[in-house]
Amino acid sequence: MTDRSVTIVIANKAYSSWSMRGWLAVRLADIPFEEIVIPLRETNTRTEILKYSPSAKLPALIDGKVTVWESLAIVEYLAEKHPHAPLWPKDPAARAHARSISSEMHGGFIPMRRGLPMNVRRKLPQPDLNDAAKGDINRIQAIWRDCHRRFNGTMGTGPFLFGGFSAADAMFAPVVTRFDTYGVPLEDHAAAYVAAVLKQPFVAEWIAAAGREPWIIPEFEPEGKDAG
Ligand SMILES: N[C@@H](CCC(=O)N[C@@H](CS)C(=O)NCC(=O)O)C(=O)O
Repeated sequence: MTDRSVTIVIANKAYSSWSMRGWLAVRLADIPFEEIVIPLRETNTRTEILKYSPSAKLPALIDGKVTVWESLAIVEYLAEKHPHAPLWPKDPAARAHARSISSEMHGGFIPMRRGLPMNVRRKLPQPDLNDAAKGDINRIQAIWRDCHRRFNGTMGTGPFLFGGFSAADAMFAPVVTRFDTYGVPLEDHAAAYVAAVLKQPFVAEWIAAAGREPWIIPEFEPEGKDAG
């Protein structure tokens, strides 16, 4: 373990779900870190991101000569380097499950993601969703229900997927904020989980910082009345 700071390069906290996942992983690793925010949709955005991330996408983690991009790769890098950090469950079965649901999140739920764009600063009416997006919402609630039933307490006590807040919760945190933004009707267990994640201190810190950002990207600000 080194105490040299790593740098997490992220996009707007208001809009960038992948950045939120990577940033939460660094907070969970409990290491000194610096943060660089590159706002999306500006004339120099791509050039600025390419200074840090070869994919031209964020987040990227810079640790000395090592660059890691892709949110899930950042989680794995941090978990390897800081094995005592509460990123993955220690129990192999619970860890395999946590990785499976995190990969499912990383690679999927595109209809839900398209239908409910992330905007942690707003409360908005729920747009009409297609069947695929509704199916995603049902599948996500099934994942959460199954996890709470089978793995509750495998990472200590708490209301999160494995008890204590973990990388799996970080991967789903931007889904939680979307469900909150659009007031998506949820099963009781899922509504309780959403409330717990929104109160989690790292998540609350991210949302509060998003509120202080100066940038507004009209493309990510759906028309329609603010629901308050
Ligand atoms: N699969 C990537 C997705 C990264 C991604 O799509 N990031 C978006 C922001 S949320 C981005 O950097 N977009 C660049 C742009 O729009 O110019 C990950 O897991 O990190």
